[in-house]
Amino acid sequence: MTTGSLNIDRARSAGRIEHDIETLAGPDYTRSEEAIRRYAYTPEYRNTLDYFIGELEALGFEHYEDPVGTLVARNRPRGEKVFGVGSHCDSNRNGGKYDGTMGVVAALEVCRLNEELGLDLPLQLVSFLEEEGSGFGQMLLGSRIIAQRVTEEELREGFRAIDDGRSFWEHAEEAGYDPGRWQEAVHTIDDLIGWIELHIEQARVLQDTDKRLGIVNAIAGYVHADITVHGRSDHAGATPMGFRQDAGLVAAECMLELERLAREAGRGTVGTVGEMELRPNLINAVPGEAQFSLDIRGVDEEGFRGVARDIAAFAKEAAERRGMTADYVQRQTLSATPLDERVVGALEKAAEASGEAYVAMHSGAAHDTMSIADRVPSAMVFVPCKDGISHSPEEDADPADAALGAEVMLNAIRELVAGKS
Ligand code: HGY
Ligand code: MN
Ligand code: MN
Repeated sequence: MTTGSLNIDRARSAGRIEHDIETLAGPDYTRSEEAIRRYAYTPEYRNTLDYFIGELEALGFEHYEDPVGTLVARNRPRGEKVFGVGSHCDSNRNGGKYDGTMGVVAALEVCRLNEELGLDLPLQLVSFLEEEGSGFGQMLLGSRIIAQRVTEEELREGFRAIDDGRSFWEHAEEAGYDPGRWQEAVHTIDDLIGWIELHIEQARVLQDTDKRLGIVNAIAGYVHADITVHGRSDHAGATPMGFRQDAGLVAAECMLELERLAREAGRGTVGTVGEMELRPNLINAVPGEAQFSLDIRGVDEEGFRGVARDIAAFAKEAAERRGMTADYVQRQTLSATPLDERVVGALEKAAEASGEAYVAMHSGAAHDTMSIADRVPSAMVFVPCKDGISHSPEEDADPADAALGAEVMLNAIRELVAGKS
């Protein structure tokens, strides 16, 4: 242990973290029994925010929600400088107990430890709205609103609820928020002198290299888009093969081409078709339309953007070769995000002091930290998840690793607040 860094009672913190996680995996906090499923403006999501609010009020934090529902809780009056901790507590539609939620719980534990140990660090906990996009198909929506990386037109019209097709704006108003003031959300981060988000790794580097901690120094950028192929729907039995305009075949060619392009780009570039819809989606009808999503990511900006450009061109050509057309519509994009060297350094120093194995690494998954890192010195802490499984109810992680993460966060924040790092 180096002088000055604190050892916490990790077992006690792990017990509290486990209790929080298991409580939030209960029926009041998920819309599904098969997986954790909670997203903006649902009763289960409201219950989850209220759980955190109850715990933070017990610590004497004041709290509010920004004009669209991001939760903010502070132990200093607004206007005073504070250090930010948090993540998101909404889930993927096929979510696990730990993605996002473990980060907000670890941030809550940092707030508890700060109180118990009488450190009096100035802290602000943030739980960002709609990180997963499970409500409106838009990832990192709450933090992009804070970063003003959306337009009012998108909020009023473009962003539609997956469940009922109504606008984000309408749902926000119905939930009692004031989307007309969405631009004021930028003030959520005004007072932050730094930001740390803890998250499960969602891959298996830490597990396979026997590390308990990852100190994240960069986050992959991404392009989210949709391609729609327009062919002709015909009778599957009566239409000879040479007479068809089968949109499904173009979609199939694009999936294989995306894999080839991503592998060719290298440097960790990845490409995924996760959503696919064939219309009219009937066993005995040639698909006249095929719509599929693109998730293309990488830390090499030119690499992943080149793949997005090339797959859009390929889809057009592949469709034209078969007498069809294809449209490419981008949903959203964020650039690869380098994180703050000083915050990374303080985390590495604290990880060193913890005596536990750690590694500096990139994040392939997107995180809300990307939305604020250009304005707030930020970094992330990863903890292992079993076999890298995530966006699945099989997701599993160890509260003891999150307790270690909370200790490392606390020590790094002490150094950074004291200006020592
Ligand atoms: O998909 C992501 O990167 C994040 O987990 N929503
Ligand atoms: Mn997440
Ligand atoms: Mn996720």
